[in-house]
Amino acid sequence: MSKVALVTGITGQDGAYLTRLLLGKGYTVYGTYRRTSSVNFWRLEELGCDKHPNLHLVEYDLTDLGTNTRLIDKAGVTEVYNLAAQSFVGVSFDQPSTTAQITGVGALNLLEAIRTVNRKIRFYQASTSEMFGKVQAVPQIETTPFYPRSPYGVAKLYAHWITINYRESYDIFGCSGILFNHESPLRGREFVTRKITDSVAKIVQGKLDVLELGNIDAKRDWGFADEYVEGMWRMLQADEPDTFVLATNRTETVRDFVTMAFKAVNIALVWKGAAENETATDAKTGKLLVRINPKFYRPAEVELLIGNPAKAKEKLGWEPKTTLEQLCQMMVEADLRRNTINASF
Ligand code: NDP
Ligand code: GDR
Repeated sequence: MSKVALVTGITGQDGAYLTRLLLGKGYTVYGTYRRTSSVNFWRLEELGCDKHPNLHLVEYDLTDLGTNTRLIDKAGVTEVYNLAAQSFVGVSFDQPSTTAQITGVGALNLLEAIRTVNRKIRFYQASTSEMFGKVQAVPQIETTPFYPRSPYGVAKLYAHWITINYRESYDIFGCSGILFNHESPLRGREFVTRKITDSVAKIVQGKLDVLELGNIDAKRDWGFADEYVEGMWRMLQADEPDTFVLATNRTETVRDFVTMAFKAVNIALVWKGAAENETATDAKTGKLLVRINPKFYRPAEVELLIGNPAKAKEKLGWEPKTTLEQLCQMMVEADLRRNTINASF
């Protein structure tokens, strides 16, 4: 029997990579997007799957329970991947209620729809390392205590636990993937890695003078998004529903990523100063290239994330392959290309 997947948040980074993976495996994919005045499918276009005959794009809002039920009922869905979210941590401090509705209650709406329509439908919840928040132990694993530090992290924690609750209460095959940061050339420009690689490309091409950042001491475990969506799929093919960490088990500071991105275009940086006064200049010319702007600081910060994906390796045969250096190079090269052709993404 052919498999039918519903992917919420198909206009996002992971939605695009997952759609390509599922179409390649012969799935029919229903991908949801929000009605806005300027819907943008550039990621699907970039991966060459926007016109695939087995891809159906459907208008949808995660916060509307009725829409969820009708969609799942009509499409004959066998697997649901809930990727839709207000996913920017910084914005969640300014829009905490909206974030709770979309990122938290949105998952409940989908689970309720599954409970009502067909409990055999398998469900993937896009959980996050942000749930670990304030460091309780390192490296973080599935059993590490949670301590979220943002309205986004708190909302995701609700979605995580409601997935487990529906698994235990109604025997729904609900999996929660606790994914650490994963990046790619398709990453949104508001997230720090893409902001950095895009800015490096613009600086090289004379379109930007200085890159401004917030807390560059924050440490993240960054992997390649294309590999992480494979892990999501594997979770739904397992014999039992479960919770898995996907991560690389390596952590670096934002500062390290900046140094790496400039190195990718043969610019060595000299870092000076501390906290709000820290700067980086070009080692050859002395030109100022990076400075701190406190407007990018968050009210509460997650200082250190590093995940151990041993359980995913053992039970799903999943492990990351791309190094951070390779990922960074790939992103810088993509942004150099895009900025050359003046693309709007
Ligand atoms: P993106 O921000 O790129 O994509 C989020 C998607 O959600 C977009 O398609 C967006 O649509 C959609 N969306 C937002 N609000 C709604 C709504 N009310 N109804 C329907 N759709 C909505 O995120 P990523 O692809 O990077 O991440 C995918 C998921 O994984 C997210 O849930 C994120 O929180 C989670 N996650 C991501 C990690 C990462 O490092 N990338 C790590 C751990 C978890 P629109 O284009 O209209 O805004
Ligand atoms: P994060 O990613 O909050 O980890 O959430 P982001 O790239 O936004 O921030 C990473 C770290 O960099 C620091 N930082 C800056 N961040 C941004 N965006 N812009 C800046 O100018 C800047 N300067 C410093 C941040 O303070 C932070 O410490 C991402 C999202 O994809 C979530 O949806 C996902 O759940 C988690 O990763 C895992």
